[in-house]
Amino acid sequence: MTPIITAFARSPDRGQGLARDMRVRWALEEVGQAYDTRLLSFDEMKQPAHLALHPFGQIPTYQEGDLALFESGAILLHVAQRHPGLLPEEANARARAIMWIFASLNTVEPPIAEWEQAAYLERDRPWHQARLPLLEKRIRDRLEQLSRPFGEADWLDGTFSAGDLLMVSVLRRPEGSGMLETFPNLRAYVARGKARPAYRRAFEAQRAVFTASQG
Ligand code: GTB
Repeated sequence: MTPIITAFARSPDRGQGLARDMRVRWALEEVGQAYDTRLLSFDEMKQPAHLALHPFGQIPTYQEGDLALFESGAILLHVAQRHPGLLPEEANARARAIMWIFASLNTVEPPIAEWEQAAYLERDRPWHQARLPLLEKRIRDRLEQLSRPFGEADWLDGTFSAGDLLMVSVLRRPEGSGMLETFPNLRAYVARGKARPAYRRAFEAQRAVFTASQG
């Protein structure tokens, strides 16, 4: 059964692959699972048909037969558990890879998402400029904490796993802001993730959606 995922019909990032369908596409490409995509407008995401799949009216969702999932982390974990290639076989290594999935989503992504939302939603507030250094410091602190033990490793825990897929997806978001660039080892880590053929295929697939929406 070919899974169906949802994505923005017109991503606000204009095809940069920053929306969270990108990580699901990447995971499916890594394990060699074909998928279909259902594109949604912002309006459609808030309609009952989509709310029945995703109570928060967001993308991505994942449908496979009678299984329907939302939350990119849960979708990734499902894909990684169902197919070989994204989680190690050895029990302790597998537990650590899952730990890195949670660390990416629960510890590293929140300050980055907060900073992004401030840029979208709070730019015209009188306190926006005063708040920015605080938001950026939270991100820099996390990057510093990640960078130090990471050292010159290729991946978080030996071989590439779903934990790396999520961490690279999260670290891509402040690319170009100067924050990631302060940590050459993390910048190289992100570049390593982006060089993977599965990443490239996923990136081109979501970019094609943006290109078609312009046409
Ligand atoms: N915790 C959920 C998950 O991991 O799946 C979060 C899902 C989520 O935030 N989805 C966003 C969404 O549907 C798209 S990815 N937003 C619409 C809404 O809430 O109404 C977040 C996102 C959006 C846009 C950019 N961008 O343009 O750069 C980057 C990231």
